Amino acid sequence: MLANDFVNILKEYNFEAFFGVPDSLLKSFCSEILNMENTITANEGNAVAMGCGYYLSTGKIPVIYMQNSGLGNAINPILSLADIYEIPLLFIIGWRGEPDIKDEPQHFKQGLLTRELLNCIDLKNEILSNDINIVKKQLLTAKEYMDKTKKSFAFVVRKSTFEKEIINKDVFQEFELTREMAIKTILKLASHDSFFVSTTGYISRELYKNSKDNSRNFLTVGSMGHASSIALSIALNKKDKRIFCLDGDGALLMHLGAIGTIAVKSPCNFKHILLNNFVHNSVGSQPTSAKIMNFCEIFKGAGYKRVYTVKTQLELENIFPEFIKNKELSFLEIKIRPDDAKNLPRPEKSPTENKKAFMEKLNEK
Ligand SMILES: Cc1ncc(C[n+]2csc(CCOP(=O)(O)OP(=O)(O)O)c2C)c(N)n1
Repeated sequence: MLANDFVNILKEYNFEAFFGVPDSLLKSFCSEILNMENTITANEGNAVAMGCGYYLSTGKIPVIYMQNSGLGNAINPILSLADIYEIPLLFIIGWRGEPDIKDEPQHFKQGLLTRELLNCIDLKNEILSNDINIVKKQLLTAKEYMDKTKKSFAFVVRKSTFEKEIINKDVFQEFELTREMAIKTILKLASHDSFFVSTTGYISRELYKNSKDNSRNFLTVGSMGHASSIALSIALNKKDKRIFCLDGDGALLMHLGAIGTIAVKSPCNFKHILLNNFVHNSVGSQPTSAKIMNFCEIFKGAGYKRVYTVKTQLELENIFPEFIKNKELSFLEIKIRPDDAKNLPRPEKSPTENKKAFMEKLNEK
C-alpha cells in the first residue's frame, strides 16, 4: 500500500495529528506526514504525553508512531497516563525483528515479544494489512473501539507494508564533513589505545567500517540514547583509559538528562563527541530539534568544563589535540552532513562476541 493512501484514510477518519519518533520501516509514512500536523519528539514517551495533551485540548484522537524498540520508553505514560485518564491513542508501530524475517540482533527479542508486550499491557493490536481496502475496515473498527471504550489501539506494521520509500530530501547539506570523514579523522588523531562507545545506527556502523581494531569499540546497536551512560561508567571504572562516546543528535536528545549525570561524575578521561547532522539519518533523515539548539551552551550549562564546536575538516584537525589533551570533562560537537550510507557494513560478529572482545581489551594491562 502507498503511505499516501494510508494517510488519506487516516485523515478521512479525523486522525489529523501525529506525534512520534521515526522508524526505518515507517520511512515513507514518516515522509508523508512530515509537513502535516506532526511533531517529532525526543523519545516515544514524550510522544504519548503530547498525544494526551492533544486529546485533552481538542477531544480528538492523536496518532502516535514509533519503532517497536521505543515501546519501553512509551509504556510508563501509556499505563500511568493514557490508561488511567482513559485517553485513547492510535499507535502505529514498526515491527522490527518480526519472527522469521531477517533482521539485526538487537531486534530479535523485542520483535518476538512485541505483540505479547502489547497484549500484556492490554493494548488491543492488529497487524496492519497492506491492502488498502482491508485497511479501511481495520481503521473503522479501531476507531469505533476507541470511541466506545476510550482505550488505545495499536497497528503493528510489518516490513514492506508501505510500498515506496520517499526519502526526505529536505535536509541540511550545508556542512563539508561527512560522518565518514569525521570518524576517520577522529580515529587518526585519537591515540591508538583509546576506547569508543558509539551510538545506535549509522555511527556505529561507520566506526565499525573504519576501525583497524574493533575490539576497542563497544557498538551500542540498540538502546538508543544510552551510549553516553555506558561510556560514563566505563570511564569511571577505567580511569587510566581514554573513553570516547560517539553520539548522534537524535540519540543525545532522546535521553538528554544523562549529560547532567555525566557532569556530576565528571571523569576527565571521558570525551563526549556529538556527530550532529540535525536529523535521524539512520531511519530516513527526519529532523531532530537540533537545528534550534546550541549544544555548546547546553553542555556548558550542564557542567561540562570544556566545550568545542567544529564544522570543517581543518577546524576538527586544529581542535582535536586540545580536546583530547585537556584533563577536564569535554564535549566536542562536529557538524556533519547526512548521507545515504551506501555500502555501510553491519558488524559481522554478534553483540556478545563484541562484548567479550571489548572487555578483554579493556582489561589488558
Ligand atoms: C528507542 C528507540 N527509538 C527509535 C529507534 C529507531 N532508530 C534507530 S537509529 C535512529 C536515529 C538516530 O539518530 P541520530 O542519533 O541523530 O543518529 P544518525 O542516525 O543521524 O546518525 C532511530 C530513530 C531505536 N533504535 N530505539
